[in-house]
Amino acid sequence: MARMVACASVCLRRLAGGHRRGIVGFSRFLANPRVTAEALIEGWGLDASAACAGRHILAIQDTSEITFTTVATRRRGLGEIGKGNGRGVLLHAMLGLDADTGGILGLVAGRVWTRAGRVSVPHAARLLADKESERWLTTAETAKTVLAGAAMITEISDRESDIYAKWARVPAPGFHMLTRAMHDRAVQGGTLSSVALTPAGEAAVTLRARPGRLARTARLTAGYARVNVRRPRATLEKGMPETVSLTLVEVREIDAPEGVEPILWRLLTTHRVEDPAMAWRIVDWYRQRWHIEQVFRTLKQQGLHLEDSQLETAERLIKLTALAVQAAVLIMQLVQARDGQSEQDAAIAFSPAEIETLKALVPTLEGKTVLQKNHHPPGSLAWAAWAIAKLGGWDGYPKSKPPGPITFTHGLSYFRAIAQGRNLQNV
Ligand SMILES: [Mn+2]
Repeated sequence: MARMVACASVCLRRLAGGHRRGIVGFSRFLANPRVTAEALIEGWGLDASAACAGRHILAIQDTSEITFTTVATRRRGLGEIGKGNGRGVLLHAMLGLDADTGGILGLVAGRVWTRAGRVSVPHAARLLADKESERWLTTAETAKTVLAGAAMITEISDRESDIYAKWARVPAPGFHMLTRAMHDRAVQGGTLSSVALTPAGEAAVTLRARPGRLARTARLTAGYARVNVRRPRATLEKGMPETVSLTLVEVREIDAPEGVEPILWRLLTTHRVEDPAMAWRIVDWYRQRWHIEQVFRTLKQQGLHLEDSQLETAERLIKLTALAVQAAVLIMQLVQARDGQSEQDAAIAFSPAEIETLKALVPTLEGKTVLQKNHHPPGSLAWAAWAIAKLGGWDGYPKSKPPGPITFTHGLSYFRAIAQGRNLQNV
């Protein structure tokens, strides 16, 4: 995993630096039946588990589809994804964030799988335990164990996880949920859209760019209310209460630019909202979901290029994915370390020889002025991140746009070449 970070790649040949022994070693590791995907995923939570003590943790979960190229004569054991127009694996991951600082603590839990075939029983005729949507509840339950040391946990997920059984079964003392409503749910006295809200005022919020949306500053207005959400009539699940009591925080965009769909979010949460400040805090926490999307982007086209992997079997691709997602999170921690907030050591991502290379490199990357020096403690992750960002093309001025994962990915592959060249010279 450390090699994946330092090489910014999942290609075994590149991880091994072109050495046959290394390639064989990595291949055998992934082929070893004792190296199971389950065990690799169990390891995901170790960092977050150790770092969560006494903190309020935002536990953000989401699913991503990883597409691998196949042809009719060679499916690599991969099942269908999406609407059946591709093949690959599904990755469900939960990321732990410090609610107060926004610092990434690491992955918490999740799963990686490929579909065995098409399910013929209609969705509505199956119990939750027989549906893939069960993953939202299971992952949240695992978080309770992994993050047992946390002062408080807020589980955050998008509208796909607005499942009544989840609201009924998962919340617990110190374990909260925050999810966007899937549709205009029935509540006592009407539906979500008809609820009378307590106004929480307006705010200007910067929306980040994402596929299909340019970055923009939006004027948002919010309101909140306590609601009793009704149990769906058609549910097959047994023993669920008739209603669950939640807080609704509704956010609307005013004066949206022409041709842009104005924002309308109906957020449901187990948190109590007693004043406008808390309503906006809920909105802010929900917006942190961006981090899990960023993990997926770092894993795919904009970073590690996982989808280009040439491994032949589904089983190995699943294990590779389980490792690569951890590497993607580490790259994001490196990006965050650039701000100097993290206290992590460079050794979590770089070998001793690479740290020596970094030591030799830093003076050559520093400018003449104080502003252009690396002020972080040598050997810290922040210190390494400064150098990697510079190699990736960041100009180093505090006022400039901070380097993102793409700059870091470029910097890492450039660094890898330098470190290898330096090694050769030492030989
Ligand atoms: Mn999603």
